Amino acid sequence: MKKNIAVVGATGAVGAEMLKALERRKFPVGEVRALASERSAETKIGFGGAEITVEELREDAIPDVDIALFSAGAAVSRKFAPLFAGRGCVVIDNSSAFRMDPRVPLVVPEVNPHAAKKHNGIIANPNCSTIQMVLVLKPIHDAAKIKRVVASTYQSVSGAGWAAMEELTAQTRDVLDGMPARPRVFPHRIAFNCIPHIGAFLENGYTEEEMKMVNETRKILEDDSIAVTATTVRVPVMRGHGEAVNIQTEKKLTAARARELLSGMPNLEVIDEPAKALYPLAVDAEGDDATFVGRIREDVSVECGLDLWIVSDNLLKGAATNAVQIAELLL
Ligand code: 25A
Ligand code: L14
Repeated sequence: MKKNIAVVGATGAVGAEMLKALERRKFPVGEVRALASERSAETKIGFGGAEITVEELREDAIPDVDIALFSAGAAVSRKFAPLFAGRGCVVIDNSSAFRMDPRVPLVVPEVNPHAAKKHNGIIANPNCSTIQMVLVLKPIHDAAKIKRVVASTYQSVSGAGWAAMEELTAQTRDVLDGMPARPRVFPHRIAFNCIPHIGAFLENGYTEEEMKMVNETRKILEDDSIAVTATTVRVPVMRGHGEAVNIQTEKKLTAARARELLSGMPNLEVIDEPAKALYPLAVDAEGDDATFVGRIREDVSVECGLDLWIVSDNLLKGAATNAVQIAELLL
């Protein structure tokens, strides 16, 4: 059964990948509508061998579609997602607007597909760093019950959109040419640098991005007893988000057993041959729908602990691919 689809934020870094993911995964699309701000209205986007014209998103012109994929920021989602849902459409929202709303499912299809059934017209797509982490945590939690997670992220610039990707390229060139690097999107120079600041700072000293990882992980794994802490860092990488994750469990898991459990997880690939210098790399993950895990080892500092390294393409599994997979659950 074909579905009519709207992509809201279609000209953004994530929106463009949503359209490509619908094509690549052969989603049974009927009509496809591309919406963005007034600035992008009338722009042409290729889809399925044809061209679609970007329309301005307006309250008085909500399109009649079955599924709407939103990626135009939390403010747009707050205003427009209820208007789409009110017309009987299911909204899959990539923003942070509704993720922690108890009436809204927060879904990673390999982890909690059942949650998607209980929606009231809106399903939230989790934060990128959370998605790739819970893919790894899920089989470990099921086998050995996770008590605590300590995550440090190495996040690519794509998370901040096109302008940020252009900023990394331009600044790298400027610095090599001996010119000053002018920050616009990021609070500091990103070329040849790392910035421990993603999202706004909160009263508890954490950033928004760090608290998303804390709160969303518990909601998706449906277990508020899991202690999570995170430090999120922007690195001069284009699309692949990396994460060093330490996991403490109730039951002891050997590294070999963990590797076996992770190998059984769909859309998660274990690359873990240190003797051959084989482990997940950001540049290898780019353009791939899968998530990659390696450097799996037993933590020498505690009885029941594991350390590992996770990489995924932020714009794909971290955003567009996961959203389209949620749409597939609705078929
Ligand atoms: O939930 P949050 O925390 O609020 O974050 C959500 C936002 O973060 C990004 C994504 O931004 C999303 O909007 N994001 C979320 N998860 C992400 C992830 N995992 C993620 N990014 C990466 N990885 P984005 O930049 O990818 O997309 C923004 C899209 O939203 C459209 N939009 C903005 N305001 C809108 C709106 N659509 C409707 N109504 C509104 N009021 C936006 O469309 C874009 O599609 P656009 O029309 O603004 O066009 C963007 C194109 O225009 C160019 N451009 C950008 N800024 C300027 C500009 N041109 C001139 N001047 C500018 N100032 C760009 O070239 C772009 O192609
Ligand atoms: O909450 O800037 O989905 O890397 C994803 C991109 C938060 C910011 C989200 C980034 C956004 C993040």
